[in-house]
Amino acid sequence: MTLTATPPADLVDLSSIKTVKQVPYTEYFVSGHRTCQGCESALVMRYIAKAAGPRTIVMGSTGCMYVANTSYYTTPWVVPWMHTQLGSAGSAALGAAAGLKVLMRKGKLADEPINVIAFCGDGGGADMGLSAISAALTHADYRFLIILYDNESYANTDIQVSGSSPYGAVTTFSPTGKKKRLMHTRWKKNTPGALVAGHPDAAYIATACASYGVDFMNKVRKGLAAGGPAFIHTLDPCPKGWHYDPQLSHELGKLAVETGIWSLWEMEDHTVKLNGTTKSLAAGRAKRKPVREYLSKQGRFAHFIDEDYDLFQRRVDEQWTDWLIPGVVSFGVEAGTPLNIKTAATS
Ligand SMILES: Cc1ncc(C[n+]2csc(CCOP(=O)(O)OP(=O)(O)O)c2C)c(N)n1
Ligand code: SF4
Ligand SMILES: [Mg+2]
Repeated sequence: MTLTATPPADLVDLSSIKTVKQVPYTEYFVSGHRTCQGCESALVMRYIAKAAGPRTIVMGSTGCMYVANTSYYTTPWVVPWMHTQLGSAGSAALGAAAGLKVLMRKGKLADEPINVIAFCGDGGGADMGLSAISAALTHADYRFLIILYDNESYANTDIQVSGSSPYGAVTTFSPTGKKKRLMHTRWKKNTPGALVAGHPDAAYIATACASYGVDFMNKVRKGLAAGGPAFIHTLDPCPKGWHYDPQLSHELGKLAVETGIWSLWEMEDHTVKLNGTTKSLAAGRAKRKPVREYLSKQGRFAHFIDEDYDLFQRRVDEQWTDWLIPGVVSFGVEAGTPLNIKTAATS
């Protein structure tokens, strides 16, 4: 028997949200979780669910957003949710999308749009599961969205350093001490830049931050509507791991962008665009704030002295002066190299 169903249009609405007033009222990630007060990753989950709506399957890899969200016998997820192993968000997204496609082709499931979303943390996505995400983004014929929520540590297991932890940050694996002030001296991995540069068949790749909620929800919708593999990387202030008063979460997310440490951009139709504040900074319409304004509000940088702030500032400046696309692609090009730049008139 072939099943058919036409879900009401508002259940699969992936249209652009123009203003806060147009944000859907209904929640699909509700109370019943035990994340820390001020946890921006929990807000990321709420925005994902709100933007995607009820015809959605969510899979999440091990980490705070699995453990704190789904303690025994409780769940904040209104939509179907499944835990997947740490490091396997890419495989889960691709497998679920492929499974749905086959079931629909065989007539065992009504042929209707179902959003497939898999999320992972920075440990599970930028480190351990990077290969699975990379593989998934080469499968142009499947529609799914992978969201990497980046709280810049392996937070759930008590804040261990990850490839996404910022230079100099104190974590349980990189404490500060009298003999060695800075234990973690590697620069943060540019995961979204690596993915956008290396996956020509990806339908949509973007960065976001929950402090810019409408921008983020629209990116979730664009990723789901793009018709192929999509990926979004969010930067999520984490009061416990970053050591700050939870009421500062929103402000820190904004400061990350305003200082140029985190950039907002998206790749759609095989073209990268800078968004919002990042675009204004790159065009010179706004001035980048000093990184000290962001770093000094967090206990994980409390051991910083002037030379540490200076180095951090210099490295961030380089992201704006030396990178091919400010804050996006972590290399420059030799002068005279022809670049295929699309202008508004030709794109
Ligand atoms: C294969 C495997 N190795 C280690 C663990 C232990 N573990 C569970 S959650 C976690 C931290 C994951 O960090 P991240 O992906 O950044 O998510 P967060 O906890 O920060 O939300 C670790 C190491 C595990 N569950 N599975
Ligand atoms: S440790 Fe950080 S990411 Fe984990 S629940 Fe607390 S605030 Fe959220
Ligand atoms: Mg993490």
